[in-house]
Amino acid sequence: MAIERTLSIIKPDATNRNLTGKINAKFEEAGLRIVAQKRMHLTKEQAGKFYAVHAERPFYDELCEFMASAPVVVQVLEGEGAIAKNREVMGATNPADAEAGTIRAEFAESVGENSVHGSDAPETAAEEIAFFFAGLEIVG
Ligand code: DAT
Ligand code: MG
Repeated sequence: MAIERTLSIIKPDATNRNLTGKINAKFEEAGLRIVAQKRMHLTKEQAGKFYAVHAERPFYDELCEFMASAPVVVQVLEGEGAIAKNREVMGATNPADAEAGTIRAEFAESVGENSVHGSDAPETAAEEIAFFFAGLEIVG
């Protein structure tokens, strides 16, 4: 398995509850390295652009409102098979279905307010990293 990079976001429900460090510890315990990280307060428009793939879904407006409701921490995680590994550490989208020990099982409040985002494939990881970071900001 190759060394990959993936885009992670610690979402407003988690920054509101001061969980950034606990979530980062989960990534590091899984062998993922945080090679870029910044705290931002997204506008609803920026959130909408990031989640454009979900524009037709019934929860899109609520999702964009939520993502712009408080600061987020955007990150690049690096490691062996980082894309799949991060999805594993995150747990299922709906915390009710997430395996014990995963971030969403431990911290997520609902399917909508589920603490973290992680890219789902190499193409989306590349696009999502470029959405937030310039090459020089990523220090492996
Ligand atoms: P994931 O974040 O696990 O990749 P996704 O890409 O299907 O999940 O959806 C993106 C986000 O949209 C998800 O993290 C939370 C929100 N969402 C998904 N399904 C939802 C639903 N049924 N109701 C409310 N929000 C939902
Ligand atoms: Mg997704």
